[in-house]
Amino acid sequence: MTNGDTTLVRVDEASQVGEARRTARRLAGELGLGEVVAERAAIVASEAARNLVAHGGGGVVGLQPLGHPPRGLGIVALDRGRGIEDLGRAMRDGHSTAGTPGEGLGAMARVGTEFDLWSAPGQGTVLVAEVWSEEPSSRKLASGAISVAKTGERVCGDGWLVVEDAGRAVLAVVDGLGHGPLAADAARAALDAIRRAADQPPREIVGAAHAALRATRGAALAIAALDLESGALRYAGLGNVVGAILGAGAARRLVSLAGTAGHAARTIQEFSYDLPEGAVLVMHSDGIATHWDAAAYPGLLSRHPALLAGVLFRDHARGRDDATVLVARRGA
Ligand SMILES: [Mn+2]
Repeated sequence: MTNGDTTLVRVDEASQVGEARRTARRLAGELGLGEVVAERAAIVASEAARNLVAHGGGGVVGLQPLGHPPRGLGIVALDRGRGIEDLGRAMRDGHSTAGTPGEGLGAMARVGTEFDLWSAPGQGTVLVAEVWSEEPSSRKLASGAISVAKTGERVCGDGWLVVEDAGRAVLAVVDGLGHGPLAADAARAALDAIRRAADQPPREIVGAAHAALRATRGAALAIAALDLESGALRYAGLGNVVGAILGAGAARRLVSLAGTAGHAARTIQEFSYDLPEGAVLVMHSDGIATHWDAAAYPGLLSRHPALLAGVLFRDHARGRDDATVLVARRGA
């Protein structure tokens, strides 16, 4: 784990449930989240995994460090099963573990600090739970991300961050050139530089990252700075990180200029947008294909942002590169 990487555990049969549980426990330990969080994360991960086997036709559990330094673990489960038809009943009855009353989805909701789920007939199910050792003090921004290394790589060459301070949020997605350890080094250098310059306008932040990346392979990156009261959004990008605003009657792609931070930045320019109440900001690396359409997922834009991030990864990851999606919305 370097740049907020998501660890994926494939779960297609009951014998793999334990792997999801052990991985959640191990990551919580490595992140220093404490025994209580580790135990709760293990419960959530194994219930999510059990649900994949029982009702999803198999799928993946994703484990995502939250906060910087990490203070929580996000758990997503993604499947392409037939979907849960009666969510209310599923929550009450412990749908995911038939015959084990009180367990299943209801248990996940009780143990997770945050819990949400989206499902549609024929479109599978995606659920998210967050387990925090210390909840974020501010809830003026809701966000969720998934950041997965190319298959076969141990580290992800993409990275992302969310910094919230004094009514302003800075969001970034970075994509180190290529993949593997050298791409991860570039992504880490970019995130460090972005964090140090996070109180600056996006144009300055991109400039700082460009300067900091000279000794690296370079990276594509995009920075959004959002006024959490007004929704005013300033955006600057270099290279092919995609940015979009969706929902609440707003739908537009955000402008990034050609270039590679660290190597080629002829023009660094900042653009102004508006993120209305209820709209979502989506940013993703080029490991996600660009032809997705949020309208294919009715109701998803108003749910926990990690659900849209997870579904875009599930349905549109190209599979030949690291893939990162960051989704955010004003208000908790
Ligand atoms: Mn890439």
